[in-house]
Amino acid sequence: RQAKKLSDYKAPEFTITDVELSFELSPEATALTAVYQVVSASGKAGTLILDGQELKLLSVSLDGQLLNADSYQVTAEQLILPGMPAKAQLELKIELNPKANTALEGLYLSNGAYCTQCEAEGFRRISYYLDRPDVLARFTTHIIADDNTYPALLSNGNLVSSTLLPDGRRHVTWVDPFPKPSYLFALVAGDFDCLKGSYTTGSGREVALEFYVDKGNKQRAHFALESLKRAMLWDEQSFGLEYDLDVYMVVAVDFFNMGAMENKGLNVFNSKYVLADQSSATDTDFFNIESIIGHEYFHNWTGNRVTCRDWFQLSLKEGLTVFRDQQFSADMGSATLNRIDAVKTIRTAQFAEDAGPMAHPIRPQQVLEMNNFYTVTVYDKGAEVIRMLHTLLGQAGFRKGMDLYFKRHDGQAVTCDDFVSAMQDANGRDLTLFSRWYQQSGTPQLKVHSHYDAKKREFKLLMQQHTAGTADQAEKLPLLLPVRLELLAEGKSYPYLLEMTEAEQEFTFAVSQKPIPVLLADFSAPVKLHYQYQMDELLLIARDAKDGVARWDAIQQLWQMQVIAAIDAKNTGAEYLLPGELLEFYRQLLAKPLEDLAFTAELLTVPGYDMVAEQFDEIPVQDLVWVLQNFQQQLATKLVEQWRLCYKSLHPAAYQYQEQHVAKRALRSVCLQYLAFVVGSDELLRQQYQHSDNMTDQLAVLRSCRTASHPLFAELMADFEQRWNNDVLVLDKWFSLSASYPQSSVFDTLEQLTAHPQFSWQNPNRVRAVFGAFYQQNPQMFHSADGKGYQVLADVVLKMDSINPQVAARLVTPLLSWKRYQAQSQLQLKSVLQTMLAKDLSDDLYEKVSKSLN
Ligand code: HT7
Ligand code: ZN
Repeated sequence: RQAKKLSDYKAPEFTITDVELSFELSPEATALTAVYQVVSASGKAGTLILDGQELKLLSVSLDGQLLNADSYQVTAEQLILPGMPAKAQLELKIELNPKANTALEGLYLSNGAYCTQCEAEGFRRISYYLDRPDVLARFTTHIIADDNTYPALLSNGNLVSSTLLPDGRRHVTWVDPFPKPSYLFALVAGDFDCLKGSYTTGSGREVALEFYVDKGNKQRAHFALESLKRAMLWDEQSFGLEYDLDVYMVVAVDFFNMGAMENKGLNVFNSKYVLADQSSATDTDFFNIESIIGHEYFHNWTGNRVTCRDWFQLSLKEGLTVFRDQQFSADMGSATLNRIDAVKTIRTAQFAEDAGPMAHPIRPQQVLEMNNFYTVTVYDKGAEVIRMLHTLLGQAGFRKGMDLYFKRHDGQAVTCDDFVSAMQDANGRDLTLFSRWYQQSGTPQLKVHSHYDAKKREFKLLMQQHTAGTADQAEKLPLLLPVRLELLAEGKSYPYLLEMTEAEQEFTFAVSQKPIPVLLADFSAPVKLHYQYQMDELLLIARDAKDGVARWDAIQQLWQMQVIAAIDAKNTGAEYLLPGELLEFYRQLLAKPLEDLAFTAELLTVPGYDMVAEQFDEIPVQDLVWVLQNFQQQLATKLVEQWRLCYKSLHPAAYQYQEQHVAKRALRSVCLQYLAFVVGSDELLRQQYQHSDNMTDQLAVLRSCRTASHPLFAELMADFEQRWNNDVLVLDKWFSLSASYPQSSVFDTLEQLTAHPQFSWQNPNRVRAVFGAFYQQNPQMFHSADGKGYQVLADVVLKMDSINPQVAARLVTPLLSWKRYQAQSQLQLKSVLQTMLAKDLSDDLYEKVSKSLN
């Protein structure tokens, strides 16, 4: 199998300027006629090689002449046309079978509706094409389908005609005036409910907004529609960017490989990121909807108007668009809490990716299957890299860079270097060293030592950065690290922004007394910080630092220290009691919560398994699970009255998705979680489950019962299943809760879940709800000593590989990092991976499994 390399990039020899597609839809035999205007870049005739996969090619015509089958060649992945003139019209006739398409790439059916997914290389499953992002063409799309069964016939751009044919079919034509790569093509046909709205842009253009959802779900689309309006306004106000077509459509489908897709003018969304109301969706669901609606909308400029030259540049659009959606969410709610969430993602999933066999820079250098590189590194570390530019250049400098980027590159397919150059040129600043972030994988370790010279009244920080070799890259160089710092002294906070450019650097500060350094405030660079804090210093930072992220981080570090101490005690058979200072901090916080209740809730939460696991090279899974459970138990019993009082003080109001309400529910849920660990809380749990008017509070009860293995769990879960049996989106929550129950009975449960009438192996949402939750939220059983958890997941991965390789390759991730676990787990995991590798795997799965065994 041949991986592609960034260094092999060559501009295309031919391009396609105009595309006309005509689809006559039929579930098992859709007829497609594709007409391309093909132009050679050099002005010379040559061989045209088009990409194609699993296509039934019926005919090929060149400038109106039908070609003989011996004048072209068809291979498993290409259509090769020798002697292609410098300028010609190529016509292909193709037959497609959407019903048989379970990979959900190309043209497929979702609950009877036609739907497409073309990013990254899915268009080649619709037609032979130059399926690469640097070929930009104007698309015209004709769709012909039965008018009764498929009243909505949608594609990119503007609708220019709609005609009812004598045979009862309708013929519609869409024209997209913006040249685009094939990955942004979309077609949808179905019978939906449509929620309509409109938006007037800053320059006064009227845009129709249309949300297409499954019948009966229109009421659940209002929040997404309002989110879209907020995103449109935000992009105008923050970046001066307006929408450019007459209509913006969003279609919600249940069968979908990822979250959503930014096809030009016609976004396709996983229904779980569109549909929400208070009784079926949680506060987190509402939050995600707003953020993903924003993300896809922001792609219209960062991705669509300016796109990627090749797929190695994916972070050009994804890192930047995640950064933009994070800024949007921060402006819509709490900047601190949003930042904390982003930091958690980096510290858990991204650092783990760096430490595993799939480590890669935000601009990968080598790829076998592109779908494997839609990663937390490309997306979230990519966003951190953009954020560092924002930090270094400041808000105004960053905006200048963005303006220049659009001025230079609107309508083009460009590289990450082009983006950095725009930032550099707009600000007159050399960013050569900064560019290393695009080339280098791995997590930099930042070691800091301090010294205070009382005589000279000088405080010195000695900083050392080092990045260890990763699976993909042995040698590393120093990076440009923006290090935000606060010095806490004399009851004040003095802010600094340091720029570290060398492997080792010393910084000196004039201060009249020994300060406490708050290092890496706002998590100003995606690194692991090592500094010997004392417990009292961390508690002081948690109380006095200006930066909320640093305050939260101080508590995280305190917990990390407790984890190490408790595991040491456990290994010597001693009992470990949480220190009085920490309990006192919690007692005071509970007695007098901060004004920001959501932030208070974050501070009161013991870090999750993933967070604490990251500090170990070899993760002691069962010890960690035990210790974290023990900490919650200790906090619950020692502060039981405080949890009760705090819980009672937070009277529930009628549900609103509004910042203060969300915060109050978050704090209430934290109290409830602890209370579930103590006897005598049944009534309170039952009460909240039965009388709350919203899904957030109901789910909080179920989660609390699950985490504390509370006897009420089974009874309430049975009720929940019965209540929501006909609503698959809500039932997914039940699937996940069932699969994350931390007892050995879960293995029987998993079997029962896959036999559930609402479960389907063809639907990624169901599969992820069960098995994603199993490995992400049930470390105790996933890593059970007999290796059963690994075997279960491996079987599922293999089964899925023949149905949907993209989903299979995502599910395999937790099996790959076998080197991070203890000896017995290593053996079990390795054997499971070796067995897998001996099978006939998709490229998606092969790339990951083979790398893990290297
Ligand atoms: N740009 C999209 C990435 C994507 C995708 C989406 C849905 C299904 C399959 C997909 N492959 C790649 C989503 C985004 O980042 O906005
Ligand atoms: Zn994106």
